[in-house]
Amino acid sequence: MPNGKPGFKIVFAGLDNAGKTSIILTIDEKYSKLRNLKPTLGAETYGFEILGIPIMRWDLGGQKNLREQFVRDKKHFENTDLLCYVIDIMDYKRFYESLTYLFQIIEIFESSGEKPKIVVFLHKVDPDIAHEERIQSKILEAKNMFEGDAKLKEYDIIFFETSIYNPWSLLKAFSYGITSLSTHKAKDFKQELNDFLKSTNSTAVVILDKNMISLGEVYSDDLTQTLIDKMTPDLIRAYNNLRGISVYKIEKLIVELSDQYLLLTQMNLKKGSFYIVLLTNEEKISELIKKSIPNLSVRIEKIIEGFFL
Ligand SMILES: Nc1nc2c(ncn2[C@@H]2O[C@H](COP(=O)(O)OP(=O)(O)O)[C@@H](O)[C@H]2O)c(=O)[nH]1
Ligand SMILES: [Mg+2]
Repeated sequence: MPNGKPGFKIVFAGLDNAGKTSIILTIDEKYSKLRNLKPTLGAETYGFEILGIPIMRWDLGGQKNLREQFVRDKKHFENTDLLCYVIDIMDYKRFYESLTYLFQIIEIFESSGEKPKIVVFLHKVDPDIAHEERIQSKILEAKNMFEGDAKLKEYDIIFFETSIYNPWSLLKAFSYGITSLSTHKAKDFKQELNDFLKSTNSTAVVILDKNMISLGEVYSDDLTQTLIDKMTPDLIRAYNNLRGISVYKIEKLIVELSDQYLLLTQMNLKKGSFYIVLLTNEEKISELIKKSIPNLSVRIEKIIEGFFL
């Protein structure tokens, strides 16, 4: 494990009502618990696991008095590997207050010589209103305010537009944060996947773990990325639904898209079972599955084994 630690610590912070607890529950598919959500009074912890490595998520209540307390005694922020900072895009009157809190947190990290990765969730960008001008302008306003700041520039913070009504948007942001904890192996992974695309006449590939956390992904361009983004969650849902009907013995799902194929299948590696989503021009898709995918499995086995080492 990194620095001999038993696992990773991920802190979810932001103002009260930003949506932190909802994000964690949605990632965990605990939808029924969303119904009677009350403000988090203090700090709650939620376990998670990735590639067999325990991850503790800290959900820090965002009320003013709690923020002041967390900033004062600092201990909740100690040994943070990843900060998921949540900003409610509808709460634009408090963007500045939110920025101030993020500063205070960063100051704590700096005072203890830590430099965790930071992912910002521009949250409540619900699918039905995401395209609206008023929402887009708020997103821009928040980004400008946070990106324009000299201190935050040092942290190459990445922004994701998220909503609990689009769980995939949360998984994308969370996956990005998780894989950023593995900079070295993540690069090897990209290289391996790029080689795979070239050798199989394909244009995009994504490897996801059982919780739909993306561990590696490469795209030939923005269009293939958009396509994969739009299709992957429904493809995985359909695949799992079909697998629930045992008589069918489904091992792969193939969607024909004019001159390309979108393929979903699973690879069984030592660390567990992984989804592979592939967009390919290769017509002999059965051959590709029989030959190239086992080959890929062998090659990424090592990368996955040492993903967080
Ligand atoms: N429209 C919308 N509301 C959300 C979203 N996420 C959370 N909420 C709502 O925001 C409120 C605060 O959520 P909560 O998770 O308790 O925020 P926290 O204080 O940051 O933990 C609740 O009423 C949620 O239903 C979202 O993506 N879209
Ligand atoms: Mg909460």
